[in-house]
Amino acid sequence: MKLTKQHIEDDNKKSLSSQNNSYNFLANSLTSQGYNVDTIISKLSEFQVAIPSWALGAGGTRFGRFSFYGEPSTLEQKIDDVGILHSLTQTAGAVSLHIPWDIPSDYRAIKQQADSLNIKFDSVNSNTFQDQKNAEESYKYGSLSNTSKAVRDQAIQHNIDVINIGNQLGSKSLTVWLADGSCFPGQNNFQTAFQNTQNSLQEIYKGLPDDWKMLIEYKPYEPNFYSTVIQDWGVSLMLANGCGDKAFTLVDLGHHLPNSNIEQIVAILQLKGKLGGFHFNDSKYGDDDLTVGSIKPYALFLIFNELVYGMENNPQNPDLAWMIDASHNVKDPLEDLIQSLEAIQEAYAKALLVDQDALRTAQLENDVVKCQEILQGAFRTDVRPLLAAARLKTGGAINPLQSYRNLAVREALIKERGKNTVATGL
Ligand SMILES: [Mn+2]
Repeated sequence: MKLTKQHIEDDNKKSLSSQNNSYNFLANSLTSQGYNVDTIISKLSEFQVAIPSWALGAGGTRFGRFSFYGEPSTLEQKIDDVGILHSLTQTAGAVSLHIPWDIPSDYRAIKQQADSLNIKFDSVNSNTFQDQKNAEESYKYGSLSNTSKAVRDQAIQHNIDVINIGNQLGSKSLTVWLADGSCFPGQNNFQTAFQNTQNSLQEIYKGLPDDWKMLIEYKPYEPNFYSTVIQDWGVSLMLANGCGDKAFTLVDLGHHLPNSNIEQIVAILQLKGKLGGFHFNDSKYGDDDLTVGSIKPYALFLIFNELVYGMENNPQNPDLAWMIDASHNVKDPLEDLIQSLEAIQEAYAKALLVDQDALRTAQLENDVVKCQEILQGAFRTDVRPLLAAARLKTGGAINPLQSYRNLAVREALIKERGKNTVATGL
């Protein structure tokens, strides 16, 4: 299943005049307020988010998994699905692989396939939170932090293998997320677990090519429920600093305790030049892996406001690895990802509308009301015609979700792959 530009262009005809009307109204209004609309659209076009291979199938919960018809079961099919997303949205121009599930059998062929769909290989993800078949050592009691040197060595070697796989595909970063921790008080010596993790990460870091980054992700709890070795951004930052200049903290929106001020975390990490990546999702209670922007769109906007500020004011911070990290239990995974991509672009566009100079002045004058008005004025603007204009510029869909349905993409995938396929690497 490959969507051609012609398919999308034909479908766009149905809503082109309505889009033009909405766009002209918004563009005129923004231009009269002093915004450069072309600059905003260019920035939206440039903003690309990686799709992780595990988000293309139904995720399931610990209570069960209901597979979705026509799921991709091979790496080639996963890349095809990202190609479909990118054709429609023009904003999913990267895939993030999960090893060991996504090891290519033919690197050249996979690279060619991705090239033909205009998809890059973003950060590669290692996995030391499950035991693989025929593995000599078990990660039941941790991986990089394990009390056993043999287990730590196996986990270190796995991460180095992942770097080598990613290197052959053009990836430039390794993302490490550890499930290591303890379920009961007394189970772990906190200091030993931290020190083992630091030493293990330093070993992996030695295997990092010069132009690569190591992204260290944190999470407060789950699958361990008493303590997690890398539980917050402070520990992640300490570990990154302990490795060197190529190691950074990665913030996953869902990996915080309720009501954490995530926008403040990203702001300070950017100031210190240590924010390496960001994972998008949404949640009500914990690490719920819900569609981006489905629960707390204003929080997402506030985070983007800081990210935009950082991108403009913190040259000491590198370009970020952006990725959606979500799971799908009840929705068509591709429809869910289209909704997430739209929510990300929407929050980004609104953040680009924040008048930073006016905000700074209001802050200096301690005009609290004005500060709030500036942020909420940007948030309340309906920017969707700008997003559609950015997509149209490069051949995407005016309304990606509607086109996905009009073009019967899922039906075509089921016909091609069969009903009861199961995606791997979840
Ligand atoms: Mn994540």
